[in-house]
Amino acid sequence: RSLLSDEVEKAKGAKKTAEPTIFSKIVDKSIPADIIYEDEQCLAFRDVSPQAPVHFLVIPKSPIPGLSDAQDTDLQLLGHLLLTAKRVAEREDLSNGYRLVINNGPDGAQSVYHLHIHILGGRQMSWPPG
Ligand code: D5M
Repeated sequence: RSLLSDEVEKAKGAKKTAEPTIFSKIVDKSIPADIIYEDEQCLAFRDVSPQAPVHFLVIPKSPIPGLSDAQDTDLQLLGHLLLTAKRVAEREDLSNGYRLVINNGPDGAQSVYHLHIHILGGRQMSWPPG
């Protein structure tokens, strides 16, 4: 039996490709998601596999595969994603704190190659993460 979680195993098998990801389909509304915030630049929706009482993702509408693909021209967008994360966290009543995570690449256990920030809250987080 693997010591790695299913999620990590899935991430290790994930490949960065030019194909649109599941998140692009959420952006263009061709598949449903529990969207809790939307503006011209980004979208926030609940994670299908929540790891905390509150677990949502903030993604840019433009398909940057991962943080390592971000460019200087994405400076404003990246700031906007962080500020959106904190505003939606406020709306989700996470006044006692929360955790932001960006998984990047195979060692980071990234499984969907469309940049996304995880926001987790509603329970005590531990450190270090697995
Ligand atoms: O995490 C990718 C995350 O995306 C993982 O927590 C599951 C979540 N996910 C995957 N498909 C969906 C859909 N269709 N809706 C909502 N959430 C989804 P990573 O950081 O790449 O490991």
